[in-house]
Amino acid sequence: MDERRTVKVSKYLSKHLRHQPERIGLVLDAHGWTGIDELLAAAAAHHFPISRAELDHVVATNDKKRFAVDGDRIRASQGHTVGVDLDLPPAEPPSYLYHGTVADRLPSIRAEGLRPMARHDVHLSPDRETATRVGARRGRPVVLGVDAGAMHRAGHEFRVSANGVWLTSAVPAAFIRFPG
Ligand code: HQG
Repeated sequence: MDERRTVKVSKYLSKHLRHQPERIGLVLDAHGWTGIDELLAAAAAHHFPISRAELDHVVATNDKKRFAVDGDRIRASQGHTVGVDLDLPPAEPPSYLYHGTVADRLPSIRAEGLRPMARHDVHLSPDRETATRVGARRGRPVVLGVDAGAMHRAGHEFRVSANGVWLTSAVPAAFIRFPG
């Protein structure tokens, strides 16, 4: 499977497992799972046939392990905009986490902290390199530090997705360390 096809299938899966299942008539359960057979049938019926071997390849090699397979079911591990409850247990975060963004967001982030925007949660990375890549999707990256240990001690809940993204509902500005 060539890299372009892999990326195309990964984007198609993200779109329908995170954002617009109804576009291809797919139904996700309360925790975001759907049957692999249903997914492949829905994709084929909407002019984007994917073979089971291709799906398995994308799940196994995806750069961010975006998809989780459990028996005959699949779901996106995080990043949803549709209403699903990932049912992840609260977890104790490392003392420090990182968030990648861009400079034009900073005035608003200084004023109101980090908010989930269209997603369910604020996404935080365990290392600076990952946060830099996340920020670079939008322009020249700016990496913010988040004092996750102090937030946790103050009662904020954290969860960690199957692919190592730390999730929390909001980060008040007091816990953010801005560069410079
Ligand atoms: C910003 C990708 C103004 C925030 C990535 C970000 C990640 C604010 C944008 C995952 C704000 C939201 C998530 C505030 C936050 N005022 N701007 N108060 N609070 N923002 O895409 O973290 O490829 O929803 O800084 O790699 O960028 O999809 O979140 O710029 O892991 O698997 O609002 O998505 O992964 O953008 O990215 P997003 P994100 P996938």
